[in-house]
Amino acid sequence: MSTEGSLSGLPVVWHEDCLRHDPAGEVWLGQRDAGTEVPARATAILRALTAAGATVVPPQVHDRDALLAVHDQGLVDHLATIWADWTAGGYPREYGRDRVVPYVFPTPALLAGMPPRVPAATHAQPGLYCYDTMTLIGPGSWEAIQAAADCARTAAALLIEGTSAAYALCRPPGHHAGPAGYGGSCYLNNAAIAAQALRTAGAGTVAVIDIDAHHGNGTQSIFYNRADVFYGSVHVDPAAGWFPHYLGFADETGSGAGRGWTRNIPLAPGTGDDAWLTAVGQLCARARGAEAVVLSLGVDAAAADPESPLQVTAAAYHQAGELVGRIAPVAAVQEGGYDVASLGEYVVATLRGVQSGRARASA
Ligand code: SP5
Ligand code: ZN
Repeated sequence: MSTEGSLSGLPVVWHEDCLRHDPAGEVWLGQRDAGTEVPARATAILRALTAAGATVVPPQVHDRDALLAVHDQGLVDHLATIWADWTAGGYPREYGRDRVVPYVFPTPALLAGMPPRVPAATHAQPGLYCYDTMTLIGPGSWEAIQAAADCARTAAALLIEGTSAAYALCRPPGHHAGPAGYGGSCYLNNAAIAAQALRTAGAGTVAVIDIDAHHGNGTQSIFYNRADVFYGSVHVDPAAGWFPHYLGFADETGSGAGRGWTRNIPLAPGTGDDAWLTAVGQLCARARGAEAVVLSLGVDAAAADPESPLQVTAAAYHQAGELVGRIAPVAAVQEGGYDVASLGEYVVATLRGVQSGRARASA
């Protein structure tokens, strides 16, 4: 496996506030389970990156404009205030509800064509923005959400300054968060914030390559009708029963001006290295010509991952990184990955691949 070599020179953007988000589980089919998006994920990745020689740098703090470039004000305000409202409303103390979780969803089934109003009851408000029961909010969540967005935005800033590759150790992850909604353990879309920052700084076109095991429905929806940001994703087939269930099908290819600027490659459960790498190669071929790449780096396609049935090795992640690195400068943004024992190895392998691809591209 050609994953040798030090990561020296690769900036890892990281802030300790990313550990303050403690969803304390996830409500699945009506019961709270332990949950898989835990702080230990980030510490495991950080430890592996440091051991591999990466340089840890702090994020710059950005203002709300970087968030509002891809998200609605209502979503950002909700995330910023709901925990304070929840505690002020006595939900933890009086009702034993120690985390924010939605219970009524204003889907078309409820509204039947009527516009949603902002509900008066605090406990009815999360359903306006949160589309599942798996994405809880607690005391430090907003600080972590902001820090993760700052890390992604800073990785983009490093590219703008001429750095060839940078990695943002974002937690919580982001690719399931859309313009006005959150879910799938994601709150704000870190990768989209980075991609938009690159565009705003003058990159002609940007490619988001999403190799998380799940479809990045949020990123797709943010850029779906745009012809300046390509979104390409390889993921376990939602038609085979996998999250996000409703999106990520091959016939979703963009709309309006964005027609042809979205590409989904769903794979059957059990798919291993060869078919997965072929798909990554197809996304990279389509992305050629982009002036910058945002790599949505979920490592939950790993064989040992408990949240996905794909069977991809660290060696294949290294090769994927190399393919992506050949396209253009890369801002890699951490998405999912839940096998704490192997997460670090996979992230290091991918980033070594990115560095090797960058070296070949500029050779
Ligand atoms: C960023 C990311 O990888 N998000 C993926 C979220 C997928 N969660 C779907 C969970 C489906 C149910 N899993 C069973 C776990 C029971 N606790
Ligand atoms: Zn995932």
